[in-house]
Amino acid sequence: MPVKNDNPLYEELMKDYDTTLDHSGINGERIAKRLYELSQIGFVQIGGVKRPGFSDEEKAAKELVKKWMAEAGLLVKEDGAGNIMARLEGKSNGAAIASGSHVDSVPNGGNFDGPLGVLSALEVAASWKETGYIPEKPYEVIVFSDEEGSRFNSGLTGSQAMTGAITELEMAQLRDYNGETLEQVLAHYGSSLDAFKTAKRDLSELELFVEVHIEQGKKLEKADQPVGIVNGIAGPAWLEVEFVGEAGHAGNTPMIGRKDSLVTAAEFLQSIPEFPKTVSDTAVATVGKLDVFPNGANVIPEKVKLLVDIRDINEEPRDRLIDQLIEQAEKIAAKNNIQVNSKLNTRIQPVPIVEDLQKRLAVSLEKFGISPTYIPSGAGHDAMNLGRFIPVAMLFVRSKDGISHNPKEWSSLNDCVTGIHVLKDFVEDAMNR
Ligand code: HGY
Ligand code: MN
Ligand code: MN
Repeated sequence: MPVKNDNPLYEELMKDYDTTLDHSGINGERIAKRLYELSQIGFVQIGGVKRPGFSDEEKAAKELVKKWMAEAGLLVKEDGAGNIMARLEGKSNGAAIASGSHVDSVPNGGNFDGPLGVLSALEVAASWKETGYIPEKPYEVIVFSDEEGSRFNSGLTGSQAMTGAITELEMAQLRDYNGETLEQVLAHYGSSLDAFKTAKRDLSELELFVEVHIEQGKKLEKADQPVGIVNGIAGPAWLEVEFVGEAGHAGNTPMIGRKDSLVTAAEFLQSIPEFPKTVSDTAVATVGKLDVFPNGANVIPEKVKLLVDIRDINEEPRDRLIDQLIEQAEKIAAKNNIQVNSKLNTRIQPVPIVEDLQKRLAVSLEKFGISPTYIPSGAGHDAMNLGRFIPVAMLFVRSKDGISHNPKEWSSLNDCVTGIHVLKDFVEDAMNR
């Protein structure tokens, strides 16, 4: 039991845990302990962590997971992009069944987004070790680097490297929040750009990839179900827009004739919410990050750089929305005699989940008395990069009040463990096909 301190996560999880869920080698207390130990890495406040991709904190979290992987009898490898692949050989060779997620976080993120998927995949292997089950096919637990993209403002870096979805030009253009290049960041992390380029993997080594993730929405709460099935994953596109005006003295410069980049950006921001519904009912657009230069109280802002997170579960309307927002930014900039530059930092294809895998997940769910709830994922996940090459599936675990990317993020241990039982059943079924 961890030493009691001001982070009550372990006690909170165990408080109303139903220990009858501990069977077939799955152990809820182990999950509670591990969620707690991960929550201590990059701890910023109760429930909140900060573990940017390729940071010392992400690395420390991976090292801890590697220790647990070895304890579960997995052979642990790390590629040049910092992705971890821990493997259990099966009775036969051939393509592996894989499961996993990420351990990096958004700034001040919650304790479940990513870690739950990694610990769930790992718990399946730990349960097999305890019960002496040997899988028919190889099994891999994967931890992807920098899923959230808070390092370079372009997400899913690890799974992009593994699937070859990032070009050398894009690698060269990445700059982190300190202005460092990918090469510099990797050197600090203990890898290199050359090693990063070798992370591209022959994905025929994997038969399918299944990810457990918190829902980060309210559908399961509304359906009063602990676990649900993802039927599609929205593709995020991150549009970087920079408005360039002219710095000036806030006191001596008359209002008329100013080239105030922040006033122009504000006008653009105000207009954004009107656009998504013009392309589809599921499209969304959000500005969560905005930087002002030089950011002085008595200086008319010269430059404003902001990121628009644009998503839809269908690619065509999402791309139409991107074009409309670029046009809108240009229109507003021209009206205010301000320069504007825009570029796409990330454009990930939305990924459908194949019917057959949804059906197989439904069969596993029903074994635990859960009626399937089908949910499109507005959030992007590493599964979508792999989903362009191999079949992928996702299980969602209920989120309290749908809150995520927030220290209040919460899933009960009962729901987490139920998700693991469903994952285990789905994986064991896949092993015998
Ligand atoms: O931003 C996302 O959709 C995910 O949380 N990385
Ligand atoms: Mn996530
Ligand atoms: Mn996330």
